[in-house]
Amino acid sequence: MTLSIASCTTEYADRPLGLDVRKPRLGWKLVSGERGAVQSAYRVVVASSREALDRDEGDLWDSGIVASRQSVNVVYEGIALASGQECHWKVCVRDGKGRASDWSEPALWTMGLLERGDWKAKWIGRKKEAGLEFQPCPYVRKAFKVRSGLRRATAYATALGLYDLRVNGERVSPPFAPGWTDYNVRVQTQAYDLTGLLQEGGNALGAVVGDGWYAGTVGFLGRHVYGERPFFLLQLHLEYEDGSFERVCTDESWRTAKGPIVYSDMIKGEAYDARLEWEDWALPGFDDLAWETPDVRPGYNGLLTGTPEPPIRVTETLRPVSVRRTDSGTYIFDMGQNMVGWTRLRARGPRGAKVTVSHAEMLRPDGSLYLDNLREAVQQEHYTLRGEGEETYEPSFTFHGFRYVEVIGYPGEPGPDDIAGQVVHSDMPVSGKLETSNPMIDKLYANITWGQRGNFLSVPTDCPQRDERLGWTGDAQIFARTASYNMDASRFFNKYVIDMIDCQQPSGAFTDVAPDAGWIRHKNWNTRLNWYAPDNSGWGDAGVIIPWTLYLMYGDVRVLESNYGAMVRWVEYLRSTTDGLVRPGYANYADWLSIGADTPNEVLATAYFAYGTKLLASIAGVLGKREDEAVYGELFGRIAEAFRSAFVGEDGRIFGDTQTVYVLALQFGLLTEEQRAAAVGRLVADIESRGNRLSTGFLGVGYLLPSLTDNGRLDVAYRLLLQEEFPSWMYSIKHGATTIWERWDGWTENGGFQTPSMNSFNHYSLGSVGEWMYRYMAGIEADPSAPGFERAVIRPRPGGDLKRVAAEYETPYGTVASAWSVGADGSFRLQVSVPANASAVVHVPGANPRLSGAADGVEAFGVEAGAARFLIGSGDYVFESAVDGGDYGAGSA
Ligand code: RAM
Repeated sequence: MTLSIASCTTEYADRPLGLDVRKPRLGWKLVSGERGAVQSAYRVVVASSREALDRDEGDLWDSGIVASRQSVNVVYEGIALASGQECHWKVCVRDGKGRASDWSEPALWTMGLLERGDWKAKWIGRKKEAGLEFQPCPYVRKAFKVRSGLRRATAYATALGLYDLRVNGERVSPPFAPGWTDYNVRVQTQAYDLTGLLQEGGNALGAVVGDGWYAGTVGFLGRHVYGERPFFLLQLHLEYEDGSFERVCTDESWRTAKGPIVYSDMIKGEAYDARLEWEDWALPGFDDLAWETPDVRPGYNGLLTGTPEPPIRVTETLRPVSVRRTDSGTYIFDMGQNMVGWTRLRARGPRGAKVTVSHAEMLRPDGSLYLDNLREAVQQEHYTLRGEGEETYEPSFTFHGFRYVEVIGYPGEPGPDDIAGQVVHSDMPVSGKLETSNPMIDKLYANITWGQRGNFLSVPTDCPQRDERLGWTGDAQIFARTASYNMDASRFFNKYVIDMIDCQQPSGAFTDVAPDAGWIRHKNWNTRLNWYAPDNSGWGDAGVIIPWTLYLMYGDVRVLESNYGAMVRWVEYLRSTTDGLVRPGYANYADWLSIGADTPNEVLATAYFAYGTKLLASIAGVLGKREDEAVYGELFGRIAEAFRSAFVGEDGRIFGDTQTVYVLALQFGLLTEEQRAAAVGRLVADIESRGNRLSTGFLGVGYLLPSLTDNGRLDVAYRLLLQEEFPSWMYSIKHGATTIWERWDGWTENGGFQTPSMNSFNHYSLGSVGEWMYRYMAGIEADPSAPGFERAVIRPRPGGDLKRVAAEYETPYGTVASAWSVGADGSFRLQVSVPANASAVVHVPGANPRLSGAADGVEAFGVEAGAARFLIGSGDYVFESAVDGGDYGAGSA
């Protein structure tokens, strides 16, 4: 036996509950002690019970022995699955020599409620209290009995709003469930296995319900965007050993009351009066006689779906690094990191004492909190003490972006243990690791990942602090690849693509933000600025670019299939609004927040039109739609031609003459060979004329270093990366940044803070350089013809002042690693690891490239474009060469 099975996933998740995907995709990771290990066959068994599975009885599906190398995205082909179905599964495989592995550990998924008619529960809420601007959060509860012989208990829950579900007092739901979707179209439902939490006899279910995105403030779009007040829906299924079945459903028999949460709003913070707490309200013995009958909502027209996205969780708790008492007697804590989430407060004091916790990302020169960039957001909690000894408090339905916490009105003197920063985001497993010999680069990488942690909260948002926090599509597309290297974003982006489709316009236009929150119709935005929001170049294109990224990184063909029609509509929309294939404008944000360079809208719009069309042709190819592939391939050719005749001069200058026009034309393949050379020359000349500095905004920045590297100017790419003068990535780091800023000039020595009306210090877009670090610097690249890293490309680009780079990436097959170092004598050493059932093409730079040690696992060796190329199977390898002369990076295209 050479292969063993390390882990199993269903729809990219470990033991997901409540799926509504009728044919889920299964995957497993293999490990082997031998090089070149492959799977030659698999057998999957899916059973309706654990007992059947243990007997190898696939009553739902037994694939039989399938001769196949496929171990990722294997589609379930068993009998049709019913609502609530338990699916226990396992897999065993054979290696290349036919030797069988052991069975995997048992894995599991369950189905959610698949039909509308399965939902018997009613939406419950609490009537509005007159005269209050913000409503207190409703508490709802229900006591019920469980008979003996309970076999399985599953709760299905959701809210138009947010909910915090308790079972016999214990919290079971993650923060901010059910997540943000366009509630006019759909709401996600969650499933919980409560079997172990219920007891024979009396039990209780309880929930606190929050306004959330549904009824609370959404960005600067105001309150009540989807509805006026929140409602909760729950259905508990009790299955007994004797085959009997009972349901507990939200309805008029539940009880409701207001409690200690005086208000809680995503953007406006929370007030909590601990004197109003109901003790043991979520336990069975609680007397709820004084509580009210809930208000029942007539129904909901949207879809009730499963939850493709990963849960939001507290993933880390930070302790303050310092505290300072201010002249006014308040305390300002420094968490040492610009983070997103909330503060956990501990206090002891008299009943009725009020403590306010206020949050900010930066300090003013006088040391006070810099609140100006919050716009209408209020990043504050007001806590009123119960006065019965030590109390701890965390808010329920709000979050903030902050590094500094000011504690006002604290009884006594707060110590470092009285404040904790709860880091909250969509909990995507960390998949990337990157370390170099340069601490500044390591810091940049850390800041990029903090930017992702700070802004991936159900939706990829643009900022966590001010009154915005919207799912900007342009930001998401430029960062999608970086995000997927850092963390397993498969589920997160699969869900976001649904958000984009939900607000695709009848015309085919994809919008600037998703989910839609009335954005397109928002008067302050569109009337005032006279911008009609859909279809901005580089924004709407996310509808094609993100599915393509999911295909590259995870081998996800299904997302291409299910979004194909929408992508065609987008490209056809672009075509129909285009004059002779040159797009006249449609790029209102231009190269957003570029610095000292204005890229003309029509150049951007035409370049992105070409790129989207080119990707669509590739996608059609993947899906075997040969005719479309030819049609869109040909259309791409014509757009590129139109681009050249409209914008490229005889001397090779591109209209606008900014770094971004050259970068996009090069990366999107819009130029002739001759023009390419001229474009690289102009690009480098512009960078050099600025003292080796960049001028790119959101759209140009992601492709800047890749285009230089692909065109033989790795040296310039490293110069830009390592530049410390303004504007540059390192400039912010030199000045203490712990996250990526929205603007290159968010703060400068000469100008201080940029305009407070738009100045986020936690914004991932300019961090899209993370993609270059993985793909080029460390050289871990995906191959579109063997996506999901079935066959990786390892092509490191040593350069700059770097002596060492070590990166790992957790692919669907397992860990791919690339670590290189350069010795003082110019010797180059590259260590590569490839997971079982995958392979890699390794490009070794430098002179005299060779494999160190035994050659087993090496399937082929060749020389291509001057670089040595090894095709290797799984395992660990070391390659060596000599890179003296310092030109090892040049000509690496
Ligand atoms: C601001 C933010 C956001 C960007 C839009 C165009 O609201 O910077 O990230 O996408 O502008």
